[in-house]
Amino acid sequence: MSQKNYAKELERALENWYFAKDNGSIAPVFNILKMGLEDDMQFIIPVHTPESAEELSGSVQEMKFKELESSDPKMRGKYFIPLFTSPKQVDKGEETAVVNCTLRDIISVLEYRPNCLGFIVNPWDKKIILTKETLDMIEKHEPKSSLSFINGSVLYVYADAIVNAANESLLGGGGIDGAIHRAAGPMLLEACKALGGCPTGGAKATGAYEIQNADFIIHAVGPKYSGDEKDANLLAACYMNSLELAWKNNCMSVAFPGISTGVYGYPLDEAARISLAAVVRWFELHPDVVMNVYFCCFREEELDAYKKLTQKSE
Ligand code: AR6
Repeated sequence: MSQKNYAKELERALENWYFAKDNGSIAPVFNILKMGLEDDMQFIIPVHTPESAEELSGSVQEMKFKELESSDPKMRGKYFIPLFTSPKQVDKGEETAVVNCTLRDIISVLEYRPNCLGFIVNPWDKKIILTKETLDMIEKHEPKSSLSFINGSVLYVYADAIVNAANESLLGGGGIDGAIHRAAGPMLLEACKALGGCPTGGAKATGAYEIQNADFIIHAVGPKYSGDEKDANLLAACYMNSLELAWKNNCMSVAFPGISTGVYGYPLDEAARISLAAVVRWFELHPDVVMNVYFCCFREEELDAYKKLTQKSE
């Protein structure tokens, strides 16, 4: 049996794709769909949809797919089949009877439905349209670890693990640490007390408690910036240790804040360079692992620091 919950993973990747707006990368979505395709990923599909193309076009209109009604006469009678990642996604629209189906079986429907243009995943929410062309691209896609940038708080990113910029006590503090503890509730502090602290450069994991968009919180302790050359090693170690811990906990996605760049005063450009190099190094050391990593830039300047490193100068 598959250990990965691809449907949940896909929902998370889609949330982040929308959240990241122009900075969003489609790589995490493609990684999950391709891995899911090869590992019996399940979708929820309305019962009548695969049975009757005619009924479907009717139900599509009933379901108010305004964007699917094309004025182009060539497109008349063409339709998309809605797919859902979870019962919660189904319930966001009109009531409909549904069944579970593997992605591979769903795709095979296209062979004998020439008017079907493809699928719309989660039509009532953060949707993605999978045309035949997109599905061909996914078939050819080779999953590998990915890096994406999000201009926003790590607290609102959807990931199996979100990383906290903690201190050695692991008992909470200001900045993102305080925000995570407030959002996760008092059980998090109880769990942290049991960890017995953590040295600088290290990381320890707990559950996410009341934070719904993650399963784990990885508490990483960054260095207080001193200008000493050991700062860089400690900061890199935070990222590498967090990824290692996420991987050992079977995570496929991890969201990082800019560790040490707030209260601990690490200069943004240096921290961006060190964190990027550390994550890329971890990817190189684990060529067979697929990890979708999100750098969450709470401040615009944090994103600018990464952009300087990742975009060509004009
Ligand atoms: N929401 C989202 N992101 C935030 C928030 C917030 N409320 N506040 C800061 N960030 P910092 P550090 C981002 O200062 O430098 C704590 O007291 C910020 O933009 O939280 O590692 C701990 O207990 C930056 O990207 O952590 C430690 O004692 C990132 O979070 C100490 O601060 C880290 O900034 C750790 O300092």
